[in-house]
Amino acid sequence: MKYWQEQYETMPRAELEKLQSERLVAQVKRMYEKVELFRNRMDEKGLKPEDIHGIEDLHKLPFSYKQDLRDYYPYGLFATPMSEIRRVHASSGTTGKQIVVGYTDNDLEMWADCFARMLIAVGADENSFVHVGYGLGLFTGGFGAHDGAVRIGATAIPISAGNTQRQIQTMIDFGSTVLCCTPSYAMYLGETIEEMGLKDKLSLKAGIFGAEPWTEEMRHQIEEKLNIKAYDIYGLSEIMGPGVSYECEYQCGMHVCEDHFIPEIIDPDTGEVLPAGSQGELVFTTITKEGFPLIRYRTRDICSLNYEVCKCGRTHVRMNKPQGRTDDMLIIRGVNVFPSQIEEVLLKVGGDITPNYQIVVDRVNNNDTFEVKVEMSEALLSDGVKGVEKVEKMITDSLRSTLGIGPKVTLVNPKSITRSEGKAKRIIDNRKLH
Ligand code: DLL
Repeated sequence: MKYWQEQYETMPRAELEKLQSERLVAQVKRMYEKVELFRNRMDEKGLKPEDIHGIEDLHKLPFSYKQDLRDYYPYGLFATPMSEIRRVHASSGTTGKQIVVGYTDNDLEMWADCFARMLIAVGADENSFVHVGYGLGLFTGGFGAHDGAVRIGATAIPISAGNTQRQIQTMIDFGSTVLCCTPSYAMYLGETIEEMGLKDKLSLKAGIFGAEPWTEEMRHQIEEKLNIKAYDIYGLSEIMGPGVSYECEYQCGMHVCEDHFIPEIIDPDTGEVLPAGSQGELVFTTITKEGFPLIRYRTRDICSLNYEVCKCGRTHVRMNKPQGRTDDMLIIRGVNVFPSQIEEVLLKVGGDITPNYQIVVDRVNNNDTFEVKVEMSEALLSDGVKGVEKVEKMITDSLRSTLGIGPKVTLVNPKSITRSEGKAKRIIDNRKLH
């Protein structure tokens, strides 16, 4: 078993909690002095930094929200002078104004270490060639992967996202062994490589995919298309970027770097902390970040935490794959629908369709309409109308039994749904426009 920072990754729980407590107390004290919004929220609750003695008091602290980052745009929540901020990143999300986050030298070091933990966990080392296919720019994905690769002494290939033909040529010529990009882009690369008949020219061994929800079915398809083992990585700009949590070789949840980030699961409606193992909204507190620390940040991601020690020896809690975001959940005719449930059904159907789909929701005469467009395979297209109708009906029935409501399923021509080089846009909800 290899670790990047074994002393932290396998720290016994009691010791880890002691470390978290010390770091939390110091962070609260510092933020109370430096961040006006946090000080005001503490004062409103009648709380002083001295009231926080350790992680047992975490639940007393006020929450923070994405809206705070918008209200204090661009630098109003930073806890150090700008002269100590070495880099900024930004995220625009799917809606709304972009948010900005900042990192000191120490923050960047810590981030590189967190990504390095993941690279070592997937078997990378100084002989690896890390193909950085996440966007290099204001998005955190590219730089996070790049700095992690440099940290372990691997050769980084900072190609960024897009230009698929060139990606593939580079992957082959430069001998990329670890591919980092979004799962939807990995799928697209896999499709293209299959079509070009280049699969056996690749040196890839592992893929590190994240930035959007993806299912186990998608994992199997990517693994098959690229002949690799595919790993999940989670993160968000507000907390750091990629590497907040990562899968180890056992792939049963993502280990949260708990020496830096404390996770909680809360009921999104009441804000109450839920018992271990419950599903709810994930909340993070950063206990070592200097430039842009956050206390009890509401991620909107829905998942659960597993505190059992993993077979890999890491003691850090595992979060399961986020099922979706509270703000991505569709309510269609009163029923809660997560895009990931639809993806799971579609990918199980296999051969007759491709994994490219789009969910279109609208409102006509006060009734929700719900359509799922899926690309059919070339083979099904040549089968003719009868075959297509049969597959449409079969998918409609499976979706109805999984979701409790039946969408209109339309099989569309191969390659007619736009491919994404970053996060896929799966949902078109026209109801918001009315
Ligand atoms: O997506 C950071 C990242 C880059 C993570 C590369 C992993 C790899 P944001 O653009 O701020 O940051 O988006 C964060 O993306 O709150 C989740 O909803 C979603 N997300 C990220 N990773 C995963 C994952 C980056 N592995 C938001 N599974 C988060 C499901 C994910 N959702």
